[in-house]
Amino acid sequence: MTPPLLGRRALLTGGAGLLLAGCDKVVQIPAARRILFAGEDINRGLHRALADRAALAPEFSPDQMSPIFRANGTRDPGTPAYKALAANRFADWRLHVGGLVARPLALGLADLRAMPNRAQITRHECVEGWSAIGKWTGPMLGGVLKAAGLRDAARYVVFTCADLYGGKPYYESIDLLDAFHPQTILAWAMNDRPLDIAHGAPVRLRVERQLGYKHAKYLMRIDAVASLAGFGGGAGGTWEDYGYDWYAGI
Ligand SMILES: Nc1nc2c(c(=O)[nH]1)N[C@H]1C(S)=C(S)[C@@H](COP(=O)(O)O)O[C@H]1N2
Ligand SMILES: [Mo]
Repeated sequence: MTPPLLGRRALLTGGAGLLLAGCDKVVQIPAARRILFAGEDINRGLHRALADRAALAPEFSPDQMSPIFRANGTRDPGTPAYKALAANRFADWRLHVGGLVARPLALGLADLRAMPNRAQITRHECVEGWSAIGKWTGPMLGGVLKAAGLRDAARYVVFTCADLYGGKPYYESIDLLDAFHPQTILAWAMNDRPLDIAHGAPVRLRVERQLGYKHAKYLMRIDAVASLAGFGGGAGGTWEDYGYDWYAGI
């Protein structure tokens, strides 16, 4: 005689089996499969991608800061225009914010300091195989862009620098997800001191989820754009034009 419990389980299994068999038939039809699962996959994939892009880079404590933070790439733009700005301790420097914005801005150091600022101790990672932990202070790029009022067509933010590579300014670009990331700041201080020339005075970008070459030093202009086609070689940055990845996530 079959014990009652086993009987019930057999019944349940049989029922589930029937349900699955019915479902399997639908799943075997490619078009139905697409309709049943496509939306779910897209939402899950997109959600995962967006959550990943929004995640914060690790932050460190003051005792973890590197005793030496090397300077890389340009250590002094050295142009007559930059020398003149440096000689006056950047009092005449203005960061021009333009392109697809409602209100173009020309911000001095005092303007940037007067905005809500953020300080963060992060690890800088260069593709050339070194890293260093330093402290950076400055207003969030998102706040600056909000002040300028991004137009709907804006998709990217392009940074133009004071130093020249092959006669053209070093440039970089990021998308709006990174532009409005809370750790993306316009740093005017490094390790609690005004940014020095070697590290990008008077202001450099910190975009903490990406590799070192994205962190444009010696900022002169920020432009909101719909496409990267009109800048430099069109790949979105000085190193990208030589073949480096445009999205250099870490
Ligand atoms: N304007 C400008 N920004 C730049 C560079 C440069 O040569 N010019 N070099 C990049 C690279 S490859 C790195 S690793 C970092 C180095 O920043 P650091 O000099 O503060 O170490 O700046 C990045 N930003
Ligand atoms: Mo780098």
